[in-house]
Amino acid sequence: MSGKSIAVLAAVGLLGGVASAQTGSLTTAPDNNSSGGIFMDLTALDGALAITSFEIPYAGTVGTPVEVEVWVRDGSYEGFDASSAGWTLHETAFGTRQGVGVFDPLVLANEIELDTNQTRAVYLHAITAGAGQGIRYSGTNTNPPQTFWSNNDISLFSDVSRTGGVPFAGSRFTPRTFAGTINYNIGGPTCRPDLNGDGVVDADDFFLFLSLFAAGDLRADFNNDGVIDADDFFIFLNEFAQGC
Ligand SMILES: [Ca+2]
Ligand SMILES: [Ca+2]
Repeated sequence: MSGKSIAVLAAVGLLGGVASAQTGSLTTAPDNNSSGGIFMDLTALDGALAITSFEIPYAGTVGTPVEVEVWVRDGSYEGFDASSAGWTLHETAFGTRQGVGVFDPLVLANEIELDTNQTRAVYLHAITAGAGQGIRYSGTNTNPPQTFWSNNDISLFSDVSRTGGVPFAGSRFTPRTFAGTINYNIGGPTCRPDLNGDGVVDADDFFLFLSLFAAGDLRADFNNDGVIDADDFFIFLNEFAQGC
């Protein structure tokens, strides 16, 4: 696209108040081994990104809920996969086991932000009662996986897994790679209070929230706990007041 067309599009966007969110995704390998947790390095290649969700295959009983600890560390995980020192427990997120070969969405309540050219390590580990109920991954000793993946927006390096239900514990296996999909916003984090996605936080969004809230629509579930209640109302009010 020429500079002139970009300028015209930008002008149209400003006049119209339209700022459509751009999203992207990166999918790696199918799962063929399990289970526990997986480490990965994510690097934003062409502008800031915000990771919004992962899609993950799990071992264990299909249809059962699964809790996943999402750990984040600035820089690479390489040399830092044996303890939580230097890592932050970003959040605990929730998914459902869908069986071998099926990716289930793990939606983050708090997006993981990457500045341009920044690398951050992410470690996903399913907290489970026992072995064989965790995150599946890709690669075996006799069939080593591809460990580097990228598109125009993001690169991913992943070559270490840990088994069992306790993060940073269990047996360490390498090379093993993240099996699944990473979904992200291009340009930075989602502007959550801009509910109608028009690029502006204003009264329209406020009234839209009220109607979603009254209708029990999950878009009003601002703390992602599956229940729409006063907590969501106050979180929305707070984010609405802050704007984007
Ligand atoms: Ca809006
Ligand atoms: Ca809620």
